[in-house]
Order: sequence, then C-alpha cells, then structure tokens
Amino acid sequence: MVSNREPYIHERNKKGIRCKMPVGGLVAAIDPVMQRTRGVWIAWGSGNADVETADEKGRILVPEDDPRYTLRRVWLDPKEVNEYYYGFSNRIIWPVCHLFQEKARLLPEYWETYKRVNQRFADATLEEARPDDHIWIQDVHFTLMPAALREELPGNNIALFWHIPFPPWETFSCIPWRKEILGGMLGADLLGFHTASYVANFLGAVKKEFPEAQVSTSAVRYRGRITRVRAFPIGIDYNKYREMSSKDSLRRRAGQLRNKISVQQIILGVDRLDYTKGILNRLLAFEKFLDTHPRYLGKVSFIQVASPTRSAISEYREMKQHIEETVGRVNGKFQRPQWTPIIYINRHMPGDEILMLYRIADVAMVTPIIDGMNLVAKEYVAVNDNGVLILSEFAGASEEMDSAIIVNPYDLDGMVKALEEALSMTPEERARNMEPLRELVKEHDIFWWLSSFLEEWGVELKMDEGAVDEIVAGTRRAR
Ligand code: ADQ
Repeated sequence: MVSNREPYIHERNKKGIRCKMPVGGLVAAIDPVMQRTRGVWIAWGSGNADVETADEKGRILVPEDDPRYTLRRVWLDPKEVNEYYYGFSNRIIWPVCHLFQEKARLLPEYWETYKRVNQRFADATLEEARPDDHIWIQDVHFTLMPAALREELPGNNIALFWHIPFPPWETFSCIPWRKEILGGMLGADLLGFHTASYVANFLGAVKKEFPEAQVSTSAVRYRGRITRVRAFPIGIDYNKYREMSSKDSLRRRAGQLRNKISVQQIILGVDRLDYTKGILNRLLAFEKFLDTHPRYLGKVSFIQVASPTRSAISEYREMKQHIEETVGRVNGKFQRPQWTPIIYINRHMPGDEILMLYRIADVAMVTPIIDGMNLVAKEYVAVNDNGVLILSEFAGASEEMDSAIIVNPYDLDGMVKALEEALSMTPEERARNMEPLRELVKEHDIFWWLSSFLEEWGVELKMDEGAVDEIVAGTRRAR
C-alpha cells in the first residue's frame, strides 16, 4: 500500500509519545487487510515523533501492541512538503481536477519536486516489494509511480485509486505535464475512480494524448499492456456510524443540545473549508431563502461546520475571509436577540460532536461545486432516519443517491426552492425519502467498495480463500 498519509502517526507532547490513527474510513478499511496480508504500507512520515520511533530505513511494525505489518515511512523536508504536497498536489492537480483551472499555479519547480518525491516513494517501494506482490497506490499524489514501478517490476499487479473527480481532457490539458501524468498512471493494471463519468473523462484524455492507444469503455491497451479502468464508488463504515450514533449517551447529549437551540428546524453543512465545497453559495441561498420566506425568520437556523484545511495556501485564506464576512453580514441583517440565523463553527470537531449534529439536523445541505464523492452525504443518511438530504448534482455521491433532493449549487433560486421543499416535508415524507438512501449507504459501504476493488483486481493477495469476506466479517465483529 502506498499513500500520502500514514495509518499510524507518532506525536510527542508534554506527556510523552502518543501513537494516533487518523480518523477516516480509508485507513479503517485498509488497515485490517494489511494486518491480514502482513504487507508493507509506505507513506510520508509526518508526525513529529515519527523518526525516533522508526528504524534507520523508516520502518516500524504496527500496530505496536500486536505487530502485524510494516509501516515504511518516507521522509520529506519542508521544501518538498511545500512543493510536492501543497504545490503540485494541492495547487495544480486539486484545482484542475475540480474545474478551477484559474486557481492552478503551474510552477515548474512544483513539477520537479513532485517527480522527485514520486521517485523517492518508488525507490522505497522497490526496496520493499517482492516479485509477486500486489501494489496498491492511493490518490493523486503518486501518478508517476505505476510506470516507474512497472519498469522494474514488469510482472507485479499494480493498482491506483483516484479519490477526486477526473475532469474532461479540455480542462486537464491545462497541466503542461499532462502526458507524463497519464503515462505514469497507465503503468497500472487497474485504475479506480468514484463514478462512471470520471472513468469516461480519463479514457477521453488518454485517447487525446495517446492516439496510438486502443481505448474501450473500461480498458486501455498501450505499449502492449492492458490497464483496466473502472468506477468503484467509495462508501462509509455504515454499521459503525449506526452504532456510534445510537449509543444512549450520544442520544442524550444530542437531545440536550437540540433543546438548547430554540428553533423549529435546523439545517446543517459539514465540510472542510475548501473552495470546492460550495459553502459560500449555500450561505447565499440561505440568505435568499430568509429574504423570500420571512415566515421562517426566527424559526430555522443554519449550522455550518467548516474545518480549517490547507491554510498555508492563499486561496484558502481568502475564501475563509469571504465566508466569514458573509456570515457576519447575513447574521447582522436578520439576527434577533433570541435567534442566530447562521451558527458558524470554524474548527475540526470531534467525531461524536459531528454525529450529534447529524442527529439533530432536519436538513443536511451537501452542495459542493464539485466533489469526487462526498462522504458527509453518506454519513448523514447513516445517522439520521428522519432528515432530508439536499445534494449537489456535481457531487460524485449524486450518481447513486439520486433520490435525495438534487440541486445545482450555482442556481441559488433552485437551492431556495429545495430548502422550502425540505423544510415543509411531513415526518412521513421524510422517512419515506430517506429509506432508499439509507439502504444504498448500508449496501454500498466501505467494505463493499474494498471487496469490489480487490475482486476486480483479481487479488487473492496470498490470503486463504474467502479471506476478504473474513476480513470484512472480522472487522464487523471487532466493533
Ligand atoms: P474530502 O474532500 O476530505 O475527501 P469528504 O468525502 O466529504 O471530503 O470527507 C470529509 C470527512 O471529514 C468526512 O468524514 C467528514 O465527517 C469529516 N469532516 C468534515 N468536516 C469536519 C469537521 N469540521 N470536523 C470533523 N470532521 C469533519 C476526498 C474527496 C471526496 C471523497 C473522499 C474519499 O474530496 O470527494 O469522498 O476523498 O474518497
């Protein structure tokens, strides 16, 4: 496994060194597979106590209390973090793939460092990999690795999963190094995307850049090799969300919180503070809603949780300022002594607090300008049986979750209408609408995603027969 973020991070604080596992479905799903296969996970060692806890090669056995596999940390200096991570990954690939070409900073030094870091990760992988190992690379940080590995490991089974949208060629091609990126990815045997349209966009780009390649609807034959390309919509750990959110203590605390917010209905947004998430348009739609539906004044509040992210990048700081000005302006316009229209929370919240908000929100507005998938939509549905989901048609999630109220995030009037519709639904209508969504999120959970990916990859991973099923069952039992 190769990813930018590591599954175990060592941090030193006043009390000593602590090992943390990052929150998120991906690590939770893949860690048990790695434990079972006793493989190697290669990732950037980003914790401030990572060096002292690893050996001279950057290796450490994890989990520490029951070592099952090797985490191999790759060290990056601040310039590399700045140019490979903040630069190439977050200021070139991220904006371009989210159709924000004008935000891309196409600096050659970002590209040079990105290439160097990809090579460093490839070298570490080559040191670890055996001839018949399967190598799974995560995300946009390592597009050059499949081809770099392929040169040295012609027979290994290599896959890459892409977590964000893949744009049409006309957009992607603003990257001067597009051909190298696509060529790098074609070193893989299997490429996974969230949706069929990202698959089609990728294949379209390959056709344009490599006219000599044979391209079908799900594969590319290039230089005598075949790369399969397929959609695998990622899911969440549904059962875990269900269990955690139905614990008595959480329900009690959620009830207390709900009583303190003295409005009839609550609308919720939960996002990283990213320009792709459509937070500003959502706030403007809420303002327009209050302007045009005065009977809701004092009766509905909007809670927007926006966790800080990538604040080293100026666009993120500017957007934060713009959002904060808008919150201030809208609140200034409508606020009453007993009522706050927009409750704005700009910090990372502990998981149980997010769950409480999911529980008490009558309506969730998940209205990104564009999003690879968007897990908040799925988390809300898993937790709240009686809510209403308003979902952007440009979130990957809308390909499967089409029974939500689907909106165009650029169309403020459309979002105002959607809010009116959602807030005036009867409890029976809400429950009826929620049911098919919940079934989908339950069926297509993170383990379904994982096993469909592994199955398509033809992976037995030197595990016993049925091991993937066992992993899935085992993970569930362990909870
Ligand atoms: P992200 O862009 O990070 O992921 P998303 O899928 O919505 O977006 O996941 C965000 C996660 O962070 C959710 O689990 C959410 O609960 C949590 N979160 C958000 N704000 C938070 C806050 N303030 N406090 C605490 N937790 C918060 C990328 C792609 C997505 C794709 C995923 C997975 O951009 O489109 O769905 O990868 O492939």
